[in-house]
Amino acid sequence: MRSKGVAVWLTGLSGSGKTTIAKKAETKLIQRGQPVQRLDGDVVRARLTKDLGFSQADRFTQVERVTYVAELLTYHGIIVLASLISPYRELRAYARHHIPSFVEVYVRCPLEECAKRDVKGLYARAFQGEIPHFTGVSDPYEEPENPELILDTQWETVDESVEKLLRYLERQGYI
Ligand code: GGZ
Repeated sequence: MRSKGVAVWLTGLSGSGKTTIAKKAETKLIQRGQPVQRLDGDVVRARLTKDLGFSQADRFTQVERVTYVAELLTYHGIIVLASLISPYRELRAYARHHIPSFVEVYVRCPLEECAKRDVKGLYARAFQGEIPHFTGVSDPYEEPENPELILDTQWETVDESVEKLLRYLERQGYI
């Protein structure tokens, strides 16, 4: 059965695994014939929201714009995998309010572990004070209080996290 459209909103620290999980979930959903579109914070910033930085106001604008795109796509029956840090509860509440089918997924990983992974070397620079407003280091990350799903990437493999996500979407009748 074709999806009726849903936004899967992956929130979590930089390096927590949001993009990796979204990419793998995308592959699996495509294999199952589902229409899917990823909206990755980093990519959106490179293409659609070049004008934005990381102040609270800019992060809000980032989420506002991605919410709008996700709203349009889900309306047309597409499964949106939005991977954005979206560090404030208010931001996620905004997205939830505007997108009729919304699933908040907390990609949970302790800061120490994300900093250890430091795939892009950003944490090292942030701890040196070279990146202002860096989430978890010099800027807040407000943990979700009631996410639909938590993926503990410190302990789960990518495959396990993706399976959990797909099973959730199945159970809820989204796929
Ligand atoms: C957080 C930053 C920052 C600062 C650059 N704070 O892990 P990444 O590298 O590849 O993805 C992160 C991305 C964050 O963009 P989002 O659009 O997801 O953020 S938000 O939802 O808060 O608007 C990170 C990189 O940009 N990056 N500077 N100061 N992440």
